[in-house]
Amino acid sequence: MITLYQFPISHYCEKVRWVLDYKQLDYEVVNLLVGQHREIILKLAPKSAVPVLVHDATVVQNSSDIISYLEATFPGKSLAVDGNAQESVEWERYIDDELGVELRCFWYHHLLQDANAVVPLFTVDGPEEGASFYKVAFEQLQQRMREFMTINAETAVGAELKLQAGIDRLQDLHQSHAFMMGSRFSRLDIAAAAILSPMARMEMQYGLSAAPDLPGPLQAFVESNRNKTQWIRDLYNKYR
Ligand SMILES: N[C@@H](CCC(=O)N[C@@H](CS)C(=O)NCC(=O)O)C(=O)O
Repeated sequence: MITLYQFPISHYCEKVRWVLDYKQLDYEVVNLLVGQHREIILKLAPKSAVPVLVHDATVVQNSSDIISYLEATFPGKSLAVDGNAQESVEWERYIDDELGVELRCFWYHHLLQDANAVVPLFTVDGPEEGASFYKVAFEQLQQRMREFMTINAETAVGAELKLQAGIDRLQDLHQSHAFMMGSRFSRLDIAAAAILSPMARMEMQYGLSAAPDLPGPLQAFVESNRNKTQWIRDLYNKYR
């Protein structure tokens, strides 16, 4: 039995869901509330972050480690990268640790300013007590999240610039290549498209059942990059 502990909103969780779905594995999800998750996750794994995958007696944390585990355990519908292993590891690290983190900083800086924008994202498909939990806890929680992830007006400006540079870099690559590396669809394509899925609003179709409006600055950023992120929508339409 496979269980994925997750936040529906998290782009790292979307990356793992895509792999599980692509491999046509049966799994159940446990949706956690941001803020209530720590107690549950720390009983399972060393850090408090989701995604965490539990497969029978095995617990795996960290999206790229989960994908390596799934590739080794369920080799059907392989997502192996066609090309140099070191280069592939470097791409995945860049996507997870830089692009994913910059996008989250920029997104949350704007989302956390408006409980009405973010609480629906935190509660959709989640435990019933979500709305009442955030009514009481949101203000303190958003401050803690900002501290924990160093999210403020200044870091958000830097994050937007780095995110833009990453979008430009990946768009350049996709102008001449269908895939991140080599000649076939791989885990790197899932990593890049899932981590940037908020740019294409594709996670709304797959991870979440509702698509609330984005705050103005995020909507403007998404719109101004519409053409540059077409490759993400193409990968979703073909492989998701
Ligand atoms: N490198 C990790 C990043 C996971 C991550 O940052 N998860 C965030 C959600 S987007 C999280 O759970 N944050 C809450 C926490 O760390 O307690 C991965 O790829 O799984």
